[in-house]
Amino acid sequence: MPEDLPKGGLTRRGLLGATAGGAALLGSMGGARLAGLGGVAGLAGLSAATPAAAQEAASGAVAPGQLDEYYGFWSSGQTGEMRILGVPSMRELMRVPVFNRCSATGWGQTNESRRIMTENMTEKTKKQLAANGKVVHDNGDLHHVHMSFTEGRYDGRFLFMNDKANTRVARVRCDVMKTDKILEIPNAKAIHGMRPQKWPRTNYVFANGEDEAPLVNDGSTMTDVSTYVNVFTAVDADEMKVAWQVLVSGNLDNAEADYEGKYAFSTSYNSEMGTNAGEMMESEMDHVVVYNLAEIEKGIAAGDYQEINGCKVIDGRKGQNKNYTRYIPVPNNPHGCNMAPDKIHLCIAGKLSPTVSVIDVRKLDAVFTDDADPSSVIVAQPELGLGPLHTAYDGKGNCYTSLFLDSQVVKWNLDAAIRAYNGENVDPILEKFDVQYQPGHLKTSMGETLDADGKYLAVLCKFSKDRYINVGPLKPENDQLFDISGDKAVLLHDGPNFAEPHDAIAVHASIVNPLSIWDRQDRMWAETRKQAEADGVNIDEWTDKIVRDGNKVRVYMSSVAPSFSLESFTVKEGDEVTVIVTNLDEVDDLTHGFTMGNHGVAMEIGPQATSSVTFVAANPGVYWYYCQWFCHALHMEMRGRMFVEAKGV
Ligand code: CUK
Ligand code: CUA
Ligand code: CA
Repeated sequence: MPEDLPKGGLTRRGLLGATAGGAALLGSMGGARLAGLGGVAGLAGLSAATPAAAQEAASGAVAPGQLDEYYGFWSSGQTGEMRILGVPSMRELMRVPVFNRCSATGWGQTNESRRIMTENMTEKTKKQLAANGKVVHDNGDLHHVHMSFTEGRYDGRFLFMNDKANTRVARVRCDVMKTDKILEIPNAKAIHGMRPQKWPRTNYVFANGEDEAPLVNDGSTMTDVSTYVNVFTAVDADEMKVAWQVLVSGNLDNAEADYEGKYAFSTSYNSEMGTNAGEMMESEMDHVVVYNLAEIEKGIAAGDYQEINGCKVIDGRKGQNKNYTRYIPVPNNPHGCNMAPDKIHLCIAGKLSPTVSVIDVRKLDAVFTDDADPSSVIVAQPELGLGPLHTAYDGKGNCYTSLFLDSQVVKWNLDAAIRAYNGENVDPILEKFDVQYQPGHLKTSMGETLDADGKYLAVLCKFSKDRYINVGPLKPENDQLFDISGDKAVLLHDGPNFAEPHDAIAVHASIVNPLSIWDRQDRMWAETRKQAEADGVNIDEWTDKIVRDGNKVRVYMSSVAPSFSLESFTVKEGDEVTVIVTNLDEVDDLTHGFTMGNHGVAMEIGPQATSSVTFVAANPGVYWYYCQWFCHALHMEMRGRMFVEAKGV
């Protein structure tokens, strides 16, 4: 065993690349019983040396083995997970289960993940789930992924995301890329637009409730739409609890935060409070809601709120004559809401209007304090094309707006648009280019931060139609990547994506520094550790123990490639069995798994991680468990037996 090996510093590549040395090394890893297996040498060919040469940005080509310049964090819509892509290669690197179940990792099945999924659930939801014989929801609709900020810049701590389907906000830890909090938001319905506060740091995550419903939704009033409200929520981003809520007029679609920590914003396409599409399009104008954070905090401190379902709810509806909110009229059914990195301009995409309305946020103070006309904050309204949905920025004064109906992206100059609005004869449109097809969100590298660098533009298209060989009636979406560093956008990549990423961010790789090996003391399994201590088990050592507690049986075991510490264990028919596995391997990329055959039980156990899963052993007999993550030349042999004794034996 080389003495100079740093703790946790051994790479899988190094291990697999070693031959005789690798075998010797294995023997010393955590006391593996099956040490020194020659099989390692057989895998040596997999480890071609790979230089991590810096990639020529403009080419967009990232050669095999070379690393991307940006992490792309992609939403997945109704799949309910978050995805990590490399940009500019657009290679899909990882899927992080959030609101969904995951067969590979056991997310939604392990005790650790179920604790996270259920700990901040409302009583109503618990009742709903119980009525359906479930503990957690099976689905999510994850539209928006955003990173935490410090002073207007990504800080690499957390990613936040919404679930429109079940009214939730989740947080993913960037150190391990696992979900660590899921909060169901009471009172609101269908969390859609969601943004972290940018300045001074992400103290809040702002979350829009899209659907209208009675505030006390207990069936006492249902068809009387005058009782319907919409709720805006500020989530305490550190605690992942509701900080406060605001009742608003009209519904809420997309959200944004400013660069001064003064205001948050929501677009509303249903100021009409209609209940069908026709009614929702009736008015010429809808609005943007502006939230005055300091005034709301003051109102909460002064007790000007009602407490509903444990949340402090302030009334920010029109006609309250309070300084909590203002309503800026914009043309009908606006959608995207994007703050420019100049810290000044907020672009509201028109959707049904071919325009983008540009708000100068410096003018908002006067609207709150001097009752200035809310419309006075609009400083440009360029006509750009049909179906504008979202706007992205290059950090050089230019904007890219997706045109859903035109299947195009329009590049336009912000300053020129303002001058045109003031009567100058200047065309703000610089370029229009086709995308395939029907773009929704589009994102520039670092474009939602003060570090907007104008290098890449990802366009998330809702349809792929004829772009790929036919895979049946359900087609993939189509993501396209453009190099926007020059005068004209250059298409670098066109690739399918499964249902249905709405949004993405591209974060420079230098900001994100995940671990390769878990910290044994990680909070993910703190509860499991407590139970182990109570059971007299040290889960940090190569150990196994079976603890019976009535008809509950806890089976502790460790794994070191290629074996589990327990070759077999015995339980009784009808026992509730919890298997707790600790992976003692300290080698990066050496993930083990635990699958119990014919029991619907499988989980991932990363290097130095502990994970547990509970099931009922309903049928007597012999059942093999095995490691389902390829870990070693003798991975197939990494298995053992569960004996389930018939009742009364
Ligand atoms: S929304 Cu999907 S294209 Cu949910 Cu951000 Cu605009
Ligand atoms: Cu352990 Cu495969
Ligand atoms: Ca409308």
